[in-house]
Amino acid sequence: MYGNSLEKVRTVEEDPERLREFEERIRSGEKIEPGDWMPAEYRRQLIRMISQHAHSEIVGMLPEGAWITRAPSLRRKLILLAKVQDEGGHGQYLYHAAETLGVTREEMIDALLSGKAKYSNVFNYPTLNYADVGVIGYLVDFAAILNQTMLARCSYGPYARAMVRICAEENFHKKQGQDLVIRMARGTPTQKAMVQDAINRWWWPTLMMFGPHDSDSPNSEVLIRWGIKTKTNDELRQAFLNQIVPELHALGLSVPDPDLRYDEESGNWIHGPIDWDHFWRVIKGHGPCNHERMQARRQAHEDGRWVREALAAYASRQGRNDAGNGGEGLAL
Ligand code: BYC
Repeated sequence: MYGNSLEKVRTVEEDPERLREFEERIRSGEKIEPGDWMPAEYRRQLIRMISQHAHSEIVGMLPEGAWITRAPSLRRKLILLAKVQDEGGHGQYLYHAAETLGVTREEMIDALLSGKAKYSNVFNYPTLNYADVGVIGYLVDFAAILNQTMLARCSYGPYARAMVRICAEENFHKKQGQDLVIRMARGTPTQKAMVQDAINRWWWPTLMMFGPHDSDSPNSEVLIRWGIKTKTNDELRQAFLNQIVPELHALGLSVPDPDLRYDEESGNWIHGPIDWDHFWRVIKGHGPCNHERMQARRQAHEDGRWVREALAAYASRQGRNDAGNGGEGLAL
């Protein structure tokens, strides 16, 4: 996906002794930092995951961002503005974290815009009304927090540190969503029906967000071995179900799964079959809003062209002036 940068790292020979030391550092809980030796596959997996995570944050601004101009009150508008802005910030931290591994911002953006890079399945669905804002905050952000709390303990220092900050902000995102869902659930029958409808539409995409079942997850084994993931897709999905199902039931809301049941023995809520064919279609670009999301990102990239060109022109002038000054001082 990020050919040029990765070619460079693949030329470094894998040395069994170095690999043993590297794995020992991970076992003892040390963080791996950008200048440290790391296997090429560790670097490749991190670039894949962190850049896809960054893309998810940026594309994830779109479904809720569409409601900023139609928020039902000033308070809700301020909350939503802050949330969507936070997601943009998360994308920036994550692109920076990926850059420490040798990939460039341009390569990552090209991979997104050309459709080579993935981003979270969950952002390929429409937001039909304001209840969707509450349900995204409550369900999607909660799912993201569980996943990201696990990643905050990952072995790569820059990713782990970015996650600590992101999780603190995501907690606010979940709270605002939960607050809106609670209010609507306790509101008029129409409001309650709206929020139930939104849960029905977002439920399955949110369960899919954790990724395929462990038996069908090709990346998990190496990610767990090297401490990038510290929990599996199914473990996180189970933690989500066990917490969210009783909370929704307590609000008089239901989950659109006729096979959902509580297993007394394990203490787990068990979900019915997930439509994985649908999931694979969505992440390969054929979901309800993939085209619209990519169009919006391409347009935003095009609209920002003049800023990038102005910055490049300024930097090259600055470079010439610095050279003229013997590299010292600021040219005015
Ligand atoms: N969506 O081997 P697997 C947010 C792909 S945004 C799309 O299990 P892995 C927010 C996977 O990439 C936060 N693709 O993969 C923002 C792989 O394909 P490739 C989003 C998915 O990496 C705005 C293939 O399926 N969070 O919070 O071990 C508003 C096989 O899967 C998905 C992150 O990005 C998916 N859901 O595990 C509100 C977290 N799942 O790449 C909220 C960071 C799987 O081999 N990422 N695929 O071609 C992760 O933790 C892991 O990458 C995943 C998947 C758990 C998602």
